[in-house]
Amino acid sequence: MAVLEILEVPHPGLRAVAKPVATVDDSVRTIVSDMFDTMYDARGIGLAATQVAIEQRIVVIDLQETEGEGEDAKPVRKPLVFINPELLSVSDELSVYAEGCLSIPEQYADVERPARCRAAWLDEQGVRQEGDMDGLMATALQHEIDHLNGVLFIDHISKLKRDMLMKKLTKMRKAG
Ligand code: GNR
Ligand code: NI
Repeated sequence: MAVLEILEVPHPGLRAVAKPVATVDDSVRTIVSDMFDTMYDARGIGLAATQVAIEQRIVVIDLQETEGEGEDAKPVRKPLVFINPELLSVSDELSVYAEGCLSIPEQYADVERPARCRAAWLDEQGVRQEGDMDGLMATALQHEIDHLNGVLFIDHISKLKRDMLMKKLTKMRKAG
C-alpha cells in the first residue's frame, strides 16, 4: 500500500508530456498498484501518472458505480488499467459533464467533449486492447489522456470561468 502525493495546480509537473511505456514489467505494475491506492484514498474515479509526478503514459480508472437500490446500494470496484492509451476515433456528438480533478481540488466546471470514443491501450500484462466507451467512461478516459499530454479540464473552459474557478481555489486554500 503506497499512497502517493498528488500534484495540484499550478505545479509545473502537471504540464509535462508523459513518455510511452516501453515494456509492461513489474516496475510498471508497482506504479499501477500505487496509483490505485492513491486514487481510492483520494476518492477519485481516475488518476493519470502525471498527477503523481510519474512521466509515463499510465492511467487507472474505477467509476465505482453502485449496485443495488436504496439501503443495499454499495459501490462495486471495477479497477481498469490503461497503459499507452490512444484515442482511435471520437464521435461528432458531444456531451457535457461537470468535471472535477484531484489536481484542482473541490472545483467543478461543465466540460464539453466527444460523447463516445474508441480507444486502444495495453493492459497490465502488456496485451493490446481496444474498446468503445460512452457516458462517464468516455469522459473519464479523455480527461486522463489529457493529463498525459499536460492538459487540464480548465483548459477546455472559457478564460472567464477559469479565472473564477482559480480564484475560488485560492480562497478555499486560504480558508484551509
Ligand atoms: O475523480 C474524478 N472525477 C471526475 C469527474 C468527472 C470527470 C472526470 C473526473 S476524473 C477525476 C479524478 C482525476 O482528477 N483524474 O485525473
Ligand atoms: Ni484529473
